[in-house]
Amino acid sequence: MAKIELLRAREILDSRGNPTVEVEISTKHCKERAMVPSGASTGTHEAWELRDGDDKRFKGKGVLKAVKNVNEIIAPKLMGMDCVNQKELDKLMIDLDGTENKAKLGANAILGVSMAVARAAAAENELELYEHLADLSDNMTYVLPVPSMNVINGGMHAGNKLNIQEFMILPVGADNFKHATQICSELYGELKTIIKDAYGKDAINVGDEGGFAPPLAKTEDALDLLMKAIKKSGYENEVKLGMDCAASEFYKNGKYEIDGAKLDGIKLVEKYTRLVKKYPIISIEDPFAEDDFKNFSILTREIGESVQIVGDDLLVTNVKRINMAIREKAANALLLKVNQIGTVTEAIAAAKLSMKNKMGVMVSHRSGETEDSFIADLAVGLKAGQIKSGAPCRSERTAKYNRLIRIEEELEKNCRYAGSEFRQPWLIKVQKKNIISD
Ligand code: 2PG
Ligand code: MG
Repeated sequence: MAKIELLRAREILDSRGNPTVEVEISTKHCKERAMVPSGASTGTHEAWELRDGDDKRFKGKGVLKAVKNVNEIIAPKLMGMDCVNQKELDKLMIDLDGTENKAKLGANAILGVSMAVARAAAAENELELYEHLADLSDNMTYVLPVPSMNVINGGMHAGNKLNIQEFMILPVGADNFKHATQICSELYGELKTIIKDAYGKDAINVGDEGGFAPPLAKTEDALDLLMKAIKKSGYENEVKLGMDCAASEFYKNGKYEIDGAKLDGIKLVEKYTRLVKKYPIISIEDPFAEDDFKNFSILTREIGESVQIVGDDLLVTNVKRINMAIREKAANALLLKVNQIGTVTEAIAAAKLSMKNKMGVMVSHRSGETEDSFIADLAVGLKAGQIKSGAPCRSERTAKYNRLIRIEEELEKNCRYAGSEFRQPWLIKVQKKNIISD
């Protein structure tokens, strides 16, 4: 039995300079920690991120209440329990909270503990975190994900006029993960030069996720810039494009305000359909507002055969919302964010439900991140086949990619790079250590 001997939280800073929760855990044999990320374009159906609010500290963004909840409510209950029982411990915290969205203790408090528990259990079992997460997910195999690197930022993540929040490159033609990072980094460098030449030095400052935020106003301007960079880098065959529209942010009074126009859902379906014909776009996240299941379904019906329609604010990593989307055929992929739901167990359940229903799974960072690389291990352990962790720039983003480079090296030939099959990672058969899977 690996008893939890110490569990305590503290307030640290995230990549935007805002407070977030860090949890430390000790057993007889290990001392581990986990840090909680935080979003900017958060969905209203997400689990509750507890902030101090009325406090003068950090303009109300402090997390001392969440820290206190870990130290004074959660820790006394979990102390002395076996850290390898992830499901049991997560359930205990869910029950202790007792609300639908973890509003009482805070999803940030609960998640910090849940992630720290997973790390401690991995250490106690003498496993790497991804191996332990694969065990928790009943996976016998590993898959290295295709990264979706966000290289042009707009929306809530940047100070320009672009409505679309993220323009991403997906190196689906790379040979392996390391090669994927090389492609993205080279392309990112080309993009930097192009932007600098066209808009001057001020335009190469980067947004929250490390992507550039040039003074562009229209979606097609950003896509044209990307196409130019892809051509210049010589990676036309290897790289496809993805977008996170985060459309809830430009949905106002029943219309989508994008690129200077006010569109209804059908007109926006037509716009996306035109864009995927003109550009090599293979993934579109949150093309409509978070409760607009109807237009999500129409778009999935229209272009879902060849394009991944990803639900982020729509699904919020919540099995109830995923089941709604399955019923309505509203999306064919899940964006998986652990802090949207608040425990490792529930995040794994969301991924498994999606995979069982032939949906893709893209494991995702938040725009407010830390140096914690938990999601890199999660992507491999889950066999998600996809990860998005921002640009190949800013250490809180590259921490995840660098961790994946190390994992790939460790697994060497005993793993598979999802590559062009990324839309159907559930079909990929790989080896786990020396065990050959079916
Ligand atoms: C998103 C995320 C991450 P945020 O919308 O997918 O890129 O942004 O964390 O601000 O919700
Ligand atoms: Mg999103």
